[in-house]
Amino acid sequence: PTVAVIGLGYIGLPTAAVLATHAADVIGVDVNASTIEAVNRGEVPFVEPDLSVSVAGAVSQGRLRAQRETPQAEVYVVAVPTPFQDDHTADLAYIDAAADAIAPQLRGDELVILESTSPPGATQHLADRLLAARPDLSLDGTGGRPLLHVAHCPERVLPGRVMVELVTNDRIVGGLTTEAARRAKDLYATFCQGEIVTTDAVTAEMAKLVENSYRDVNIAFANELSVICGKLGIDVWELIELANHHPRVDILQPGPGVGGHCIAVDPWFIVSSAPDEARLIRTAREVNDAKPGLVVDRVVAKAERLREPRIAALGLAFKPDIDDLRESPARAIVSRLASALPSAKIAAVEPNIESLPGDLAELPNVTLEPLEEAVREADIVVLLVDHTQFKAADRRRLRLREKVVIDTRGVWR
Ligand code: SAJ
Repeated sequence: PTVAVIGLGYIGLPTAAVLATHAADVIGVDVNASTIEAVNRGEVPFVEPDLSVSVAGAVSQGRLRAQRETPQAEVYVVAVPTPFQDDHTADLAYIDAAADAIAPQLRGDELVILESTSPPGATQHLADRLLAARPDLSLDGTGGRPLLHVAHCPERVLPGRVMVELVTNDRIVGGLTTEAARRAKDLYATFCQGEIVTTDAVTAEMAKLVENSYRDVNIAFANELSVICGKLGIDVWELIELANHHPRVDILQPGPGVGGHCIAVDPWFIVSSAPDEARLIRTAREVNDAKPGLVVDRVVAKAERLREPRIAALGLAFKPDIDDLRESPARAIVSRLASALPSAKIAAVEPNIESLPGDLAELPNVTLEPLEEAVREADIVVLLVDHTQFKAADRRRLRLREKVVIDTRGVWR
């Protein structure tokens, strides 16, 4: 089939590449001209292991191309952002824009799959918008009108392992109708080796949110333990290692907070759908969101004793070995340190980027430096991301013993 993938971001582009490699002629659609040009050159505008090979191959074989306009296609995969707004609800504007672009192209019998992480009801919302523009179509054939098949198939791939997990993870496919779910299942079966489980759309939407909330709640438990241990003078990493010897205990790792566009966001979609009921989920978010502030307080307490403190902040990404700075606690910590300590010089180290993002570049006391330079000059070293480079670093050569070290990830214990 011809598949149009709307949105060539962290999820859309890998999905487009995998579909193009396995089963389909794929047209990627994006609003960003530089993304379109990069893809058409066979290049990937962000870091994700093995993705470039896949995109380059699909483009050179003529199975994948990118353009701005939404084309006619048999299948539409919508993988646009659903940004999180100040009131903790999702902004569905990009879904609406995708629907408005798809609607005029429909001839009947198309399958439209929403992959974007969505609050409960978003798939129905997408269908309603398509049908409002195209009252000549229907979901169930009433009045003899041609069918439109709409399903939700949340992506659940882990950044950094996207190309592996796209193929090996189980998939949940939720259809607004049974037929829509069946057709979506057939499409994913062309490349997905995991089990593909069908359900209704709202259960599929909720499943995705619940998976990420489960992880958020468990990370919050680890983060709360780290704060308790800080107070009691206990090494939290040793404690967790010991507790995890129990056959039914598997505590996650504390850190400087929870980042990324998913785990730090999705639980709020549940909270905003059921504010009075989602008490634990809300508290977990609050515990994790409080963590960056606690790290800032610890660094400030050390730095205040120095006249012109030099701080090396190791890592800006939201997790190890990726270049993704979205919702990153490390980035927020650096930014907050820069304003809390105007006389400090902060050398940020992020091996996966070439220049500081706009908000940090604007700060006069923050620079991007290689690891050795940053640490050599530093009074205080705060480790924020467990990048391989930092874990592998020769601690003696970095003379860490001579510095104040605040290791939020427990890699240099
Ligand atoms: N983190 C900790 N301690 C841990 C594990 C993670 O502090 O023990 C932090 C990380 O440093 C990071 C954040 O949590 O800041 C999230 O990282 P992650 O690796 O747990 O997850 P993401 O955001 O990269 O991807 C998650 C995954 N969801 C689950 O594992 C349930 C992925 O499968 C989803 O596809 C993705 O969200 C998504 O797109 O929803």
